[in-house]
Amino acid sequence: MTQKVVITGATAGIGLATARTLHAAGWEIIAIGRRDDRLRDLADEFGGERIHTVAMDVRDGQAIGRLRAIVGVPDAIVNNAGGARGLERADAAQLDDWLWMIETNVIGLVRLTHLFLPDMVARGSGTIVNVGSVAGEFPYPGGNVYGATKAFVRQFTLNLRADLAGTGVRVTDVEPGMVGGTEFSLTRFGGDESRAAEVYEGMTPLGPDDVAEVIAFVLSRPAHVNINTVAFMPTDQGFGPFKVARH
Ligand code: 8X3
Repeated sequence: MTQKVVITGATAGIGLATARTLHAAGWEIIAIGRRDDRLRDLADEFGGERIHTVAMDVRDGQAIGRLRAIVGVPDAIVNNAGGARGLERADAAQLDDWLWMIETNVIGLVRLTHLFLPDMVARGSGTIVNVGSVAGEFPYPGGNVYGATKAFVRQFTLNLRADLAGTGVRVTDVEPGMVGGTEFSLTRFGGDESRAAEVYEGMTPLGPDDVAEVIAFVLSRPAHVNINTVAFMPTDQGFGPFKVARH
């Protein structure tokens, strides 16, 4: 039987690449995104086959609540919608940016998971893939609330594992480093294209397909295998030294 996957943030970047990869692997895609025109493009691209689109923002709790009636019980969820806003030092950051990241990266993901989890457990199968980040494990200047939301995603994933062991429901935190070819840096810098481009200058970032392939790998493991976390980075990315304030 065709397996059904809900993908949030499916209109661009990692979400879009994941929709394409999983569709090619035979999955039915429930694509969720804010931009209806892009969702329609995606449905056209798939010839209307094994695709259902829902235009909504994951920050909209009521819209999320309606998904259960639309989707039924999915075989997998890819909680991908999210992003970073701002790279300022904490004392210069915009509160609205912080709240947007918490509402999207944390609350949206929690709501969607909470919505489908009881039915998945009752059925005794299902896989939840959360898109975290290496920023959830390693701090960096300006990462403040963004990194904290991804730390939440990691620990929430692991705590779900603790609760769900034995239910047949699997949970994974996929944690990429720098991913180019997405709107991540554009969003972080409020649409400033040149600043966004500078982030990947002179290095080779991961691409959305690199992440989509990892997600597809996680989902294609046999039912008795749960991959807990997958952290990966571009070969050109590494770890910085500790910051020392000298006076
Ligand atoms: C983003 C990863 O390394 O650009 O989630 O902060 S990094």
